[in-house]
Amino acid sequence: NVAGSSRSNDGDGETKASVEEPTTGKSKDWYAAGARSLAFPSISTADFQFDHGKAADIILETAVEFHRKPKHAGLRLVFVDLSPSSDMLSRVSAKAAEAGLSSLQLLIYAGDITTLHTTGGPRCNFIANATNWRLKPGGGGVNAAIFKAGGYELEMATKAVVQTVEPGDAVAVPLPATSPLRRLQGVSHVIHVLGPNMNSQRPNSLAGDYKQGCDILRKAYRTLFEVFSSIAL
Ligand code: AR6
Repeated sequence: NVAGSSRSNDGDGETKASVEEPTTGKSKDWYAAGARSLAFPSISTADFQFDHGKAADIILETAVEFHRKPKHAGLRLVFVDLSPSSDMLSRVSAKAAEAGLSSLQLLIYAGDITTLHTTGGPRCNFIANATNWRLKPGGGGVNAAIFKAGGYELEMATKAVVQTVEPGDAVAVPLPATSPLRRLQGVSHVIHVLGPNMNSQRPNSLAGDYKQGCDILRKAYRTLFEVFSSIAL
């Protein structure tokens, strides 16, 4: 039996990542859950053209590894993709059931990662961004959506923390109170992650080298989850 309820009254995580909330009628537990939840997209599987089956295996492997640590009881990973018919959502969903992960440990959710709060989705104070090596806004996909939703504030806050990232790296950026992503969605941190690139039209393509690609994707998820845990705990 896992997660969630045993920590719901300790208030600790809640204070650390707390934000001003509008009155929505949501319970205190629901807000506390946000301070323990990371929403993340499928890194590298769209524009970067990483194999879906291999990526789903790595998501499960790293999520199981994360939840093997007793200190992570109460932390929730929320895997998000836009469409209910997403191939990655169904692959990860099937594998999560096989691995015996509960939805408190790994929730699989169809929706826009930039509007989880306002569309009645799971409360997540942390969201991950599958970015590019220069952390440039735009470029399509989830990176464009998150930089757009975060506004100029996210761009400036990112520049203040980091200029470039290596494949496999993850860097947390605290959002200023004025960022729309924080004001409207309650997001306290965006964690930028750079995955391996298999697309020859993009910088640093691995050109089908899945030995290296899988190592980098594994490192990307491990680092992302560790960064989340280090801030949330
Ligand atoms: N909410 C949730 N998931 C989304 C959203 C959203 N708003 N938008 C896209 N996805 P991609 P990559 C899903 O291509 O493959 C960028 O231009 C999408 O369905 O965004 O890591 C960067 O600047 C897919 O499952 O990221 C890089 O140059 C997942 O997010 C490059 O693309 C990742 O798709 C990174 O490529």
